[in-house]
Amino acid sequence: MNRPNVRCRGRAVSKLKALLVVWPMGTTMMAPAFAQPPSTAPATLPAAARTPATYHSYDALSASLRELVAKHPDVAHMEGIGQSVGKRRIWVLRLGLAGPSPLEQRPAFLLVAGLDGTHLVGSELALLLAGKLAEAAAAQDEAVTKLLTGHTIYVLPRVNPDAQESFFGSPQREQPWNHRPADEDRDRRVDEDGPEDINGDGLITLMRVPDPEGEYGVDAEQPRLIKKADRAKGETSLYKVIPEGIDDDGDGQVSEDGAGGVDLERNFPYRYPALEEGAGSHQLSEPETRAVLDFVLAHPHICVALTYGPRDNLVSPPSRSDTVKNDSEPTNPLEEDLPYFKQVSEKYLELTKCEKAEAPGMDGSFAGWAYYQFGIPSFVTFVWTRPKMEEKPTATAPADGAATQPAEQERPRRRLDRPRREEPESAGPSEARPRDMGEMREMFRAMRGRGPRPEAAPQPEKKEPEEKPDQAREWLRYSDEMRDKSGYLEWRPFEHPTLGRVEIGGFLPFFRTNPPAEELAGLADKQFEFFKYLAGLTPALAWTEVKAKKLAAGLYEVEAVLVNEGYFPTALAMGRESRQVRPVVVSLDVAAESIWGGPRLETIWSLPGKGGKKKFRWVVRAEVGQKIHLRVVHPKFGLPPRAVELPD
Ligand SMILES: [Ca+2]
Ligand SMILES: [Ca+2]
Ligand SMILES: [Ca+2]
Ligand SMILES: [Ca+2]
Repeated sequence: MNRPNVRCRGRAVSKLKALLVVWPMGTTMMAPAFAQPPSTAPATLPAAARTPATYHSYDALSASLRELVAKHPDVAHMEGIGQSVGKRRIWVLRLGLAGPSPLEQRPAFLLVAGLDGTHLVGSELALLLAGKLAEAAAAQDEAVTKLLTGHTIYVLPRVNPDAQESFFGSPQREQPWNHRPADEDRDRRVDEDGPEDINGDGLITLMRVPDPEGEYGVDAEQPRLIKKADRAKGETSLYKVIPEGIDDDGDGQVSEDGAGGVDLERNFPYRYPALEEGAGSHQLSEPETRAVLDFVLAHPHICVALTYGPRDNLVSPPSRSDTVKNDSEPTNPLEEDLPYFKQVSEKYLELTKCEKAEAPGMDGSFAGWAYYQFGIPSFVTFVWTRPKMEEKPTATAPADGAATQPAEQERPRRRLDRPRREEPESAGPSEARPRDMGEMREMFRAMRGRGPRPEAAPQPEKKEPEEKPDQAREWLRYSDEMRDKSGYLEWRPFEHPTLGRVEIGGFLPFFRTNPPAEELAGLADKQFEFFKYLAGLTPALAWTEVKAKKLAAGLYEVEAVLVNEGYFPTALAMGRESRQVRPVVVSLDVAAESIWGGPRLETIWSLPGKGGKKKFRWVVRAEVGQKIHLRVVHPKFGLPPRAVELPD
């Protein structure tokens, strides 16, 4: 851990603590005072204290992209592909060097980031990687020059700019959705009662309200945390937990319908979760998702996609296969495609040292659409997770004054019961699992007054819910031990105008999704290696052994071998199944009646990667000295015509 930014966040927390001293235990606030914090304390934390300098606001991101393009005009080009609900342009960056074929006709690689409003780390890495590519090309790095002369790279750094802007605003509020007004509580009024920063600390966190009918109690092992009470186990409920705020519309509920929106990662057509919260009114209902899909369909040469977002198929590749029957929507890849996911995952783990993890469902996601419906290899990674911390025989020490002893035997017992998953000790530095993201999303739902959402897609190798280590405790430990206690706001009393005595606290917005800014560069280094590797895996066709022989006067034999020098086949099984990936069409550009032997037009539905070959032989009638050409037509990796010299 580098210290500077930790100190920065530490300062932020110190200010937070200073602020909280203003409302000590037992202080009674006047009813309207929550909206106007006392003048003795700043209304909000200074943005600079909370916002690491290298996270980019939308304006800063746009400026950085423009700067990149201006500095590297021969490599980078940017344009808008559409507008967000909040009228921000959604940028795409195209990277490529002049090469044998035009940029629009080469195998293209697509990186999509920032679909999720909380996942700023993905956006930042996308920007960093684009910069690294351009710099490496300018420095004439051999591998990058080869990559950029043979491929086109598209980078969509921030598809959900409206939601991500909340990271830079005040109060800081974490939400994955876009800014589409939506009526969450179905009272026919839209966005009428959002959360408010009633304690004036510049953050929207949670309130716990004493209520024996509530769902939450205190975590017995870590009393600083709340935990859903399990009444069947005799645990007592103490609190109702709701987002920080007041009842703006006087309907008796607090913060039940805030601004936005639609979860863009649930708005794509693959296994679209219709009628579910955050899925939108229909598939592709949002300008952001529509813009992405229109862009991909307008660029049929895209043949591999990578998404940075809170899902995963790289750390834990799919291990089961499905077959597609009667237009059913599969939840797993086809058998034939499984090895590609597995091998790419192995490389990802080798380069990034991430730990094995479970994979959540892909319903409604871009990554799901790209593989299952667009038929191309599609990968998704959450990029950053909590670093692995040393196992402790006991849980984190309780807060000051809280003397509860942890239940020591609980965690070891679970781990003995754990079925065949690799133990954390065996792997790299990160420990959190994508499922954390699921829990976080449930917290967002809770912040909008909703219960847990059922997971629509079956999870591979579903485990007992009790088996995982308690993620909240692990995140708290991470905050305490590695982030200078900057990630968690201890519960403090607050006199609420309508609810009476409540407490405000919980994890800080964005803490569990994004690393400190000084970790971004190191993450970008690791991801850059994988990015170059993956972008170089596209199918790559080439002619070899092209030769012509004179059989008789005006009659020639032409032979040639078409080889796929890339890693992926020209079409995955799912590409053929979805009918989105066209066959490779091979022909000889002479009049059909001149071909006496061999195919006039040959279609190859899939040529395997890693040297997969197809040999052609024609017998043609031709004039002496006539030039004929071999043609390969394909929207993703067609070739320029290859001349065949006919011998005298
Ligand atoms: Ca409403
Ligand atoms: Ca709303
Ligand atoms: Ca607050
Ligand atoms: Ca209300």
